[in-house]
Amino acid sequence: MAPLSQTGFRLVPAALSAGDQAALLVEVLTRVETAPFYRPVTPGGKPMSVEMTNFGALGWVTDAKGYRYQGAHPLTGHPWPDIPAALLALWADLTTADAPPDACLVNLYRDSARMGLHQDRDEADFAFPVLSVSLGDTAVFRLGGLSRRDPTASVRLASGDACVLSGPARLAHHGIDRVLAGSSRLVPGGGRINLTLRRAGPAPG
Ligand code: MD3
Ligand code: FE
Repeated sequence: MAPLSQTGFRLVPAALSAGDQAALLVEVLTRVETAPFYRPVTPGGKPMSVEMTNFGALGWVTDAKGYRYQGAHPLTGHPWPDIPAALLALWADLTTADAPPDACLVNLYRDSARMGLHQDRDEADFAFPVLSVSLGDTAVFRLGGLSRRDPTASVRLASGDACVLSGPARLAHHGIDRVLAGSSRLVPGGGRINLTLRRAGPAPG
C-alpha cells in the first residue's frame, strides 16, 4: 500500500495556534446558539453517537429519508449560520480549489462518540478537496482506501490540526475510532469538535 503521504492525504499539525483555536471556538459556539447541535438518525433508524450542526449555504443531514445536503436546520427550519472567516481563510491557504466551500459540517464528540468507517459521497463534484479542522480532545482517526477491505492506517488528530483530502484520498474510507477524553481543555464540558469544509454543490459558473 502506498504511504498516506502519496495518496492525497495531507496532515497539517498545529495549523491553528492556541489563540486561533480559542477564537475559532468562540465563533463556533456563538453560531451554535441559533443552530444547536442535534443527534442525527441514520436511514436505518439508529441515532448517531456524534452530534451535528452545519454552517454555510448547505448542510449535511441524515434521517429516515436518507443522506443529503439541505439549506435549513432540521429542528429550527432556519438557514444555517455563515462559515467563520477563519475557516474560509484556511481553505484559501491550504487548498488549491478555485471555488469557496459552501458547506461546513460541525461534528461534536462527547464521551464515547465515534464514527464508523465510511466514504463521503454526497457532494456533487469529488474534484473539490475536503478540509478538516480539529478542536479539543485528540481523535484516533482511521484512513483506509477506495475499497472497504483495503488496509487502514491510524492517525491522531489533535486540537488545531488540519487535514486536506484530495485526489485518491477524497473517496477513501475513513472514520473516528475514539476520542481521548481529557487530552485537551479547550471545549467546555470536554470532548472534540471537528469542522469539515466542503464544496457540496457544483462548481459555480
Ligand atoms: C477522508 N468526519 O464528517 S474528519 C465526516 O473527525 C467525517 O469528524 C471525521 O468523516 C471527524 O464525514 C473525520 C477528516 C476527514 C474528513 C473528510 C474526509 C477525512 C476524510 C473525506 C474523505 C476522506
Ligand atoms: Fe467523512
